[in-house]
Amino acid sequence: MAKIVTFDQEGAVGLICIDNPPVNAISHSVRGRLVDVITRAGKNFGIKVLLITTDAELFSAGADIAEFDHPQGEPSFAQVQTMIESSPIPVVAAIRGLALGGGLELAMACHYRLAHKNAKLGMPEITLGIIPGAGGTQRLPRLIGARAALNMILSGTPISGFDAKANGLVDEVAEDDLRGAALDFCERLVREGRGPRRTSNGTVVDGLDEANITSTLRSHARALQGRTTQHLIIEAIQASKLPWSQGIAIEAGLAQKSLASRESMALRHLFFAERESARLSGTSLNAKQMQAPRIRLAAVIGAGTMGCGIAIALADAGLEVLLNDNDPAALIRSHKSINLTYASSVRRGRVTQTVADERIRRIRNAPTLEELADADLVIEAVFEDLELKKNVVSKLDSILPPQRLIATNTSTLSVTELALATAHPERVLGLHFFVPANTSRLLEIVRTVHTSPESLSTTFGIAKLLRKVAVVSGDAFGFIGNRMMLDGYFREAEQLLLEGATPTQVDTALENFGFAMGPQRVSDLGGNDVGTKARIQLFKRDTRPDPYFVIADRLTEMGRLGQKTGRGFYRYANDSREATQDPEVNSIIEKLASERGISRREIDEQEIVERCILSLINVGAMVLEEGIAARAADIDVVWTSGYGFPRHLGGPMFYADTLGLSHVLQRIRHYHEKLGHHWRPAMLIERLASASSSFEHRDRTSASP
Ligand code: T1G
Repeated sequence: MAKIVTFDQEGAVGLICIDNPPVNAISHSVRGRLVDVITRAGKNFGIKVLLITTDAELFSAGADIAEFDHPQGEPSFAQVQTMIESSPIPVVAAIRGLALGGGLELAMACHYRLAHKNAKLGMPEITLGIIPGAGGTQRLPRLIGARAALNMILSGTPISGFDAKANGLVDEVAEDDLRGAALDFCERLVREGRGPRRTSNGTVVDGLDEANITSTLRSHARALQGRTTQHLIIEAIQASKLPWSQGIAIEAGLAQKSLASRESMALRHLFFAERESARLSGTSLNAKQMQAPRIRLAAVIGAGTMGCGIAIALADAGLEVLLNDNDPAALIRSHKSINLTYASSVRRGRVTQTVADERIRRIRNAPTLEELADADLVIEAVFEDLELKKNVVSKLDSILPPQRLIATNTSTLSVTELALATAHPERVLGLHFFVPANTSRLLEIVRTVHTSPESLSTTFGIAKLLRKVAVVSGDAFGFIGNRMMLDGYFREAEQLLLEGATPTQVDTALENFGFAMGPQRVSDLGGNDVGTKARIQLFKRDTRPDPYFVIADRLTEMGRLGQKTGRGFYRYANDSREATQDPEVNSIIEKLASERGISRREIDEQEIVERCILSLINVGAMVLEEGIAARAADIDVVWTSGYGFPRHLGGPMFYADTLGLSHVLQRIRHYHEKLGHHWRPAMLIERLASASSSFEHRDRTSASP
């Protein structure tokens, strides 16, 4: 207990150090200790100024999110901050690394703030579906203005120490020795007799009129699609114009409201689910605590779209990369697309030209497989053909020392069959990247029964190195994400088209539900032929009753591959990404439907959404009961970070729990009766519903009922 906040005296300065690993969360106990040490300092008249800081990497990641489901407990944030702000002697905060949410609010309750040059100051509460609830919506506008405060809180993205100095949030930026600079600053305060400077006494210099609000909301429109927290944030910041006591009371009420919202519960679920997915269930393996694997040189085989994206992701992570392809023309083309990708990153200000040049330099061609012998990791991303891939991994197996990792980027083939094509199946596993591989957050790690724990832990380390959200999947058709997409979500979307809905109706319904893009538009973006090829591989080892993607496969036959051919489910004029309806597609669908005696009818948005989402959930439950996914929460991470499922709904399995599994089961049974076998309810849903249980409960007890 004593260790989390320490107190020391340096001359006239009372030094308060927060030390609550791993992220200096301002938990209930930290607040208690802060009150203790500030009270004690108050009795020591030799102390003329208090300095709050830390020796840890970061100042504080904010309030303890794990405490949100319980009453805050005394002392509350407000009590600690009132104690700090009303202190008769000046209180200074010295910020190193991150100061986020309640951590920054604590610093704003102090009278003066210094930041290290590498500090990052932010209010990420909106990413958790809550508003800043410890004075942030009242003090930040007083320090930087209401408009800047609204923008900072709606974006949730931290700003640098220098930007914080420029907008008045901090008083000084320290080059290297933050502690030294802060102590100098404190002594200067004492020397100059400068007292406390209470932000709550300040006023907000600018206002928030409709035009500001509209333009600020517009600039965050994409991130805020389907969200509601922003409205509470605006209301709270508008209250900062009122006298302090009124504004802070309004903030407290709105903070409670946001905390109780479904949106916040969903986003908090994902916060912990993304950290939990880094733990290999049933083992002590936790990617977050793992040493980064000693990987210096990586190699990618196959210089197509995925291969180039993976090479860029590896170069962005600081690795030297060898790019191999048995087609010399493909290698030449690859560097054109790699240069184009970096050029657009420079144009968007994501990297500087120097950094881009450095990363491009690190991706070198290696025309022969033998040149990959020194690679610490090799990822094959060649054409999705089993025999071709078997040939590649068995050759690699003879070239690479046995402890080196061989990963396959297959999205539909059996990783086990590929592993067994080598003499060392324990070092072969799937690293399933998502388009675009260099920016998509998700990485499905596909393990086989042969995969060694060492290989698995190394891949976790690689995921961390690539800053990807890693989820472990068992080796079965489509792993977690594609299986649910093909056998559930997309399949039902096609069924609805055969029964009378148009591609626009289906896509609009799912986009209104919260997906960034509807299923038909996604299929056109990825290429309808990609899906067709995946199904050809599927049908080599399994069957699916007709109709199963008969529309997409017909479009592929007709060369309507999607955006890349200007026609797919939609028409795309002159290489644009603008999808326009194509009446020819409706007649193709009508013909396929009449060939199967499927009668067509008007279908409303509610039915479209319900059928697509429930089939996603149903197949998700099958993936869980088959042990392909270890946790329902892992499925939520896969779908929100790799397939565009709306984060503010928490993912398909969390969403199912909010609907209630009895209701979900009742609706699935309704469609089973109406639409047939592929709607048979997953046994897990039947078991959980009959036990009035939930996926969340299953994860927590992780014992099937
Ligand atoms: N509370 C509790 N635990 C936290 C935490 C927090 N605020 N932040 C991180 N952790 C845990 C996390 O679960 C993990 O645990 C470990 O720390 C390492 O985190 C009043 C109400 C700081 C950028 O939204 O964004 O203040 O899995 O794996 O990748 O208005 O954590 O190891 O057991 O993520 O280096 C606002 C949340 C809170 C910041 C570090 N603050 N944290 O990233 O490590 S709301 C936030 C992060 C608030 C006030 C309101 C990141 C990070 P475990 P990690 P990382």
